[in-house]
Order: sequence, then C-alpha cells, then structure tokens
Amino acid sequence: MAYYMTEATRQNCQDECRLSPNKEATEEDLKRIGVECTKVDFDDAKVKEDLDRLIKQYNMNFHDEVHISRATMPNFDEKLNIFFEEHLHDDAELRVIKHGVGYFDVRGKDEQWIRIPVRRGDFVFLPAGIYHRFTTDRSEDVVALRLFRNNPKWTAYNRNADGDQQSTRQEYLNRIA
Ligand code: KMT
Ligand code: NI
Repeated sequence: MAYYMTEATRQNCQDECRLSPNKEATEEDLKRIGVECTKVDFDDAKVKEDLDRLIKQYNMNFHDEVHISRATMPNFDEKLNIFFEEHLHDDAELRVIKHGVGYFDVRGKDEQWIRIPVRRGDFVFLPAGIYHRFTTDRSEDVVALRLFRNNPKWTAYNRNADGDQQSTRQEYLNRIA
C-alpha cells in the first residue's frame, strides 16, 4: 500500500521513510497522477499468460530482466544514485518485481512524494512525463522485468537539469490537470 513519505536522502532512502502517523496514499491519489499498480502471481502456472496479457493491455511487445544488486551490477552505488535522482522519461516506465523489495517514489498531485513499496509480483505503471525515482531496500537485491516497445525512450531527464523543459512534461501536466 502506497503512502506519503518523509523527506528522504540517498543516505536513508532505503528505509521505509514513513510519516508518523502513517499517511496512506489511496488508489485515487495514484490514479489522479496516472499511476497504475496491479499484481502478477509468479507462483501460478499461468504466470506466462498473465504477463502476456499485461504486455498486450499496455500495448507493449517486449520485456527484459534487470538484476539490481552489488554482485550483478557494476558501479552499483553510482547506478542507485542515478535511479534515486528525481527524473522523467519520454516513455512510460512499466516494471514487474520478481524478487526483492524496492520503492518507487512518485510526485503526487500537490508535489508531495508518494512512496510505492514493491515486492515479488507487484506491477507498476508510471506514465511518461511523471517525476519519479527508485531505490532498493537495504537488502539491495531486486530482480525486475521491464516491459517496453521497440526502441524505448528511457533517457532520464533530471528535474534539477532539463526535466521541466521536455515537451513530455507539459503533455503529462496537461493530461492530469
Ligand atoms: C529506472 O528507470 O529508474 C529503473 O529502471 C529503476 C529500476 S527498475 C526496478
Ligand atoms: Ni525512471
């Protein structure tokens, strides 16, 4: 279940960063900013069909797998710095978590960060142009499927650089207005 989070830094971002008292983000809060979450049951024999259905539903045609861990990712700390820097893309970001625990943070309607905890079976759709960031939890071991179309536009435009200048950003803001 998603929740509004505390100010997080690269130092404490792998903790839950919950407000106290906890402030839940509702499905409506997420829908308002174009974020969709659902589940895939990897332990069901039909998982392949489930994934194919999701891929079709979102008009994607490929998926690959990334393993985010110190053992498998060269320059792990540098990669996490990049993942956790607030950014947007020209294409949507679709991920299914296959192993481990991580956090997708997305900017809510009033700019507050909403934290979406993800674990095995969680599917997340982040629309093009939304500001977001990602981190693993302290276990630093996440396997994720990335759904995409041919030639995905995954260049990250950072908010503190040229993110606001991208037409994708304006289009996104118009869509959610
Ligand atoms: C991204 O674009 O920030 C990512 O792919 C994050 C890792 S996927 C769990
Ligand atoms: Ni991203």
